[in-house]
Amino acid sequence: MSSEKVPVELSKGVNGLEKIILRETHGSSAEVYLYGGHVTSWKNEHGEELLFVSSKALFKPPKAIRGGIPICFPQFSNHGPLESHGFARNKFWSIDTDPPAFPTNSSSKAHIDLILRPSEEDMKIWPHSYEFRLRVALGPGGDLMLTSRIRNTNTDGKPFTFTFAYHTYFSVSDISEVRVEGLETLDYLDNLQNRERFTEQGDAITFETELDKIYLSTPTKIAILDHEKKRTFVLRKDGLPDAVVWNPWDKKAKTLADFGDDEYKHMLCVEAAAIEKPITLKPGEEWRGRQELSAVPSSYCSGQLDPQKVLQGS
Ligand code: TA6
Repeated sequence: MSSEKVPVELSKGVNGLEKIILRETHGSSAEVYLYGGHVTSWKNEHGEELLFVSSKALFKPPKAIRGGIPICFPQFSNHGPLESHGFARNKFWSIDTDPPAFPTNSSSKAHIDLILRPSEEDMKIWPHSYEFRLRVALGPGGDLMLTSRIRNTNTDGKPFTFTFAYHTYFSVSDISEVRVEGLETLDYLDNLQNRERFTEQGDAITFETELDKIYLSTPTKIAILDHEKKRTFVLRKDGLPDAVVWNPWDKKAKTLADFGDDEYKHMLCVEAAAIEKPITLKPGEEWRGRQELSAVPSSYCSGQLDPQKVLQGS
């Protein structure tokens, strides 16, 4: 069997950090670093990269990798006492060689199961015992599926509470040509205005300045239309009621050391999340949060696309 056909390969990535390469038979692929349990690449069957990773990303623990899909756990952003976005994105995960049965009917061989458990040091920062299982899988059509299962394994009888996000950085041709559909008329918390609550207008979201909003109780499907690339990303989610939309634009970009000054033009974060209503687990309880991404060609010309079709089509 040629190495290109191996569905799961352990390899060395940037700075010698271990990564897993997933390959699906029709040619799509993904890469996952054990550092952060972090997906850093998702390519379609033509080898085109669909995720954004900054050219200045450091790949140097303990700094989180800028781009791809950082996992925010057990805290989203600075909504709590922990470091921003929690610690899961800057811990070394392990390969879970014997994961409990998976309830989804994902038959793809191109998948990997990772696990994160707290060390004694970690428990000084967040005094809870947990098992965080992450499955990353490529579907037969090249879809990228992430499923998180978080279990409270405290032996002291205590529940714990967390917030969560898949902080996905999509690669886009030109942010000014991008629109997001599926969040119209929803309430959101504006991170740029002390998280005040507002209601979104009826139009699709477009971008002409910094934007950092947490949309609340969103539908399970969100579409990101890249006009110039003629590509639509469809994000489907389960167990994750909220959705964050973020682009730093030029000024904020310049304050991020691991992000190029102009790179804001070529990325957009749309993040399946559970933020407004934190999740509480009693000992023995498990929570599941799933995100599925697909990238489909779209022949969008202004006025021709029926947004409902994008959102309702399978
Ligand atoms: O998800 C949006 C956000 O919380 C923004 O407020 C923003 O600053 C960003 O994430 C990046 O955070 P980071 O800690 O990775 O620099």
